[in-house]
Amino acid sequence: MKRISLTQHLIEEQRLHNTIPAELRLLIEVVSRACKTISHAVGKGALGDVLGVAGSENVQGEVQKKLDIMSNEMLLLANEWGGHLAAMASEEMESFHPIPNRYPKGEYLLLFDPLDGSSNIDVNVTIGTIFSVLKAPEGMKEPTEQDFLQPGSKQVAAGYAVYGPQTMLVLTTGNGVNCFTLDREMGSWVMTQRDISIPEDTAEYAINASNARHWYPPVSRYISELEAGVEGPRGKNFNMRWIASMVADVHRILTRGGVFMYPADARDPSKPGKLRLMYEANPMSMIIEQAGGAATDGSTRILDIQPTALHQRVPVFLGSKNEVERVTSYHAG
Ligand code: AHM
Ligand code: MG
Repeated sequence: MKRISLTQHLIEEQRLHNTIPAELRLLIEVVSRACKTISHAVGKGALGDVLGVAGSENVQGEVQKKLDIMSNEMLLLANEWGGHLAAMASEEMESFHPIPNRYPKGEYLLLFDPLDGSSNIDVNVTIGTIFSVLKAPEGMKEPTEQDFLQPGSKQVAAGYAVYGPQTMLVLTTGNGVNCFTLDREMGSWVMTQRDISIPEDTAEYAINASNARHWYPPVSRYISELEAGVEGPRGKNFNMRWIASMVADVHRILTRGGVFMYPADARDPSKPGKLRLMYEANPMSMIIEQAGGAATDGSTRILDIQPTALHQRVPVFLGSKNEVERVTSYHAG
């Protein structure tokens, strides 16, 4: 296979489709470079003294791991000075981070979950970084939280890096989904999958089944039908996988199909699900749709949801189209 680097791909995309102006290319290159740094730190583990808790909590009241904080810092520092951004927001910061006055400001807004799947850090299981890129509203002078609150359909780019046996970068700029593998010797991202497409049908699903007793009836019905296998109403056997890293679960679905669910449940109505709309569900939904899959909150297309807060949660059903449509239809009425 001819080696196509990330830079070459971005330049060719701009020539062909005019979707990646120079500032956006810089942004994607800077984010992907920061992901290399994070990958390096992740790979060092105990040798780099990066495991364990940091002794603080984020805005969700979750304990922050050292790597959560380090990855957040790496992304902030990498992206501050280039002149391509107006502001950034992160799962690990309560309010958004404006670009300091000593640097020029650009027209993009960057949101990220710096280290997704934090519970897997200390057990050497796959984790990742998720990011979403929006354009700042026309005529914006000083950024406010309101400027970030755009539906996911407005994203100009979305991606994730997955730190597993290989480090990979999966990227969309609204014209399909491509995957790059980090060549560790060369330090470069090399395209290894082009125009990824998710099978419409699947026999694999992902959900944290320990929450079953809290599920609402549509989810209970759907899962019990899958569990019933070939003897049940679906007439086929389904297999289950749950990695507890959304990045890893989504990456499997992108590779061989499947349906991923983190539903709202009866525990605490003020917390609909666990995942966050702006920097988890939206970028993943854009990637999934760009690969021919579907993503809903049980009734609405996730990319159509009008956000009301930076850290809002959302129920998530995404992956192979026919299964997402089915579980969504069970929610109707
Ligand atoms: P995080 O951003 O704090 O890591 O939480 C999000 C993660 C997702 O990656 C994953 O799908 C989910 O939480 C796992 O939840 P659970 O602990 O219920 O298995
Ligand atoms: Mg996360």
